[in-house]
Amino acid sequence: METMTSILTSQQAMDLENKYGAHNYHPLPVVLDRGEGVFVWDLEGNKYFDFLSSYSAVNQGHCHPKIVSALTEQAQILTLTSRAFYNSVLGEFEKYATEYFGFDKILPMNTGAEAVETAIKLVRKWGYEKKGIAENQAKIIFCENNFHGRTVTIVSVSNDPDARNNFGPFTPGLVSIPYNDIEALEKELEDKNVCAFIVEPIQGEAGVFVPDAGYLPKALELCKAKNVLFVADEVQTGIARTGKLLACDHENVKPDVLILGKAISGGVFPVSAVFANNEIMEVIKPGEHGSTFGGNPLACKVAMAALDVVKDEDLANKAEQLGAHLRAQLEGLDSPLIKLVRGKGLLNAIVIDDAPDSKTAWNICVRLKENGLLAKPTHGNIIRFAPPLVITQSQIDECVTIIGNVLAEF
Ligand code: IF1
Repeated sequence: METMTSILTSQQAMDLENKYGAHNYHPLPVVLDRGEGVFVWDLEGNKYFDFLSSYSAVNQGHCHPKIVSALTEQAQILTLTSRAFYNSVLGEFEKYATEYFGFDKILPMNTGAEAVETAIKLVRKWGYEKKGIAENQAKIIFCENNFHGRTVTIVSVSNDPDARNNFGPFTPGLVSIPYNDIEALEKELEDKNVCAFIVEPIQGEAGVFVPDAGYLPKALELCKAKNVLFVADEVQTGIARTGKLLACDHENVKPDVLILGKAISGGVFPVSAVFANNEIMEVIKPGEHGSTFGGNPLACKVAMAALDVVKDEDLANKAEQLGAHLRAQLEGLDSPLIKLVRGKGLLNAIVIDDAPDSKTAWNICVRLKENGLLAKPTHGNIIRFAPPLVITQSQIDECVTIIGNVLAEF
């Protein structure tokens, strides 16, 4: 596939972003111009393994032909109608997706944060109209070190100063408890005004924290006993990333409300969704929630193709097997710099043995880039390794060699 003759050098591209774009990111100094499968290329034609997968949005690999052709085909037929009218694709997608994930209903949105906001509105309304919580008294429990998006409401319950500073005043009725702490949840659930517990089955941004076995099933049990909705935010852990279709599947936890985004579209188009059964979803009435692009025909076609690929290419089992291999290989490096290797499926991270505020992780990622592998530190000294699920075992071995060589330099 020939790329356009580029009129830009990487430096020119970075200068343009710096001059004309808001500085709401601090990217690694690399300018990506093309992607295919597990690889991306920069403007100078340098090739990289993508070990971030756009934060688990391109689980199916960059520019998967089946997903791209679903996009290009529908784009020439009908892209957007708004929900003022029905369209010929949405109902088909709603049937396909609800059967695929095992729920009665889906509420389609666009970004993960919008889906989380949708879930917050849904569980609050359910709390008032089904659980009988007094008006404006509904409370939702979250976990410390969470990441659910960047809206004012969602950051109201973040404990990351960068996410919160000077964005107040904050949304009330949201509390957080320590992650992976059943006693803390049990205590908070004593409050009759709690309508829901919203949790990431694995905390991605916090540094790929996998909770103890039994935590999620116990949390679900405690919520059920207190008539509190258990909401799984699988925007990052869903769509086969952790070795099962959903991270909740590892322990057969069936959430009352499921939040998906990112790889539900294979990173080809913004698609997110909230799933729930009828007795919950029915509290939302016409005109009470929505969005211009939510459920548009283009998004629906792309999402169905992206979900087909997950099944056709058995990506969950691949992630399970290759993730175990990757962790074993990383541990096998015996690098004094690697304090810990952790993860599930192909959502993994290494903890660098250095102070959390050290630049070591960043410097390692810069050297990885110079050696053909793209990864980015998450908080402090943790480096996330999350390649597209279409990677092969020999490619993983090649990447571990790159990682080992770079770590040996530090
Ligand atoms: C960025 C982090 C990951 C998410 C979970 C909801 C959302 C996300 C569990 C919101 C989004 C993205 C946001 C993206 C980087 C990435 C991220 F580093 F920000 F925290 F993955 F860990 N729930 N995560 O992980 O979905 O609105 O972004 O579609 O902000 O740069 P979104």
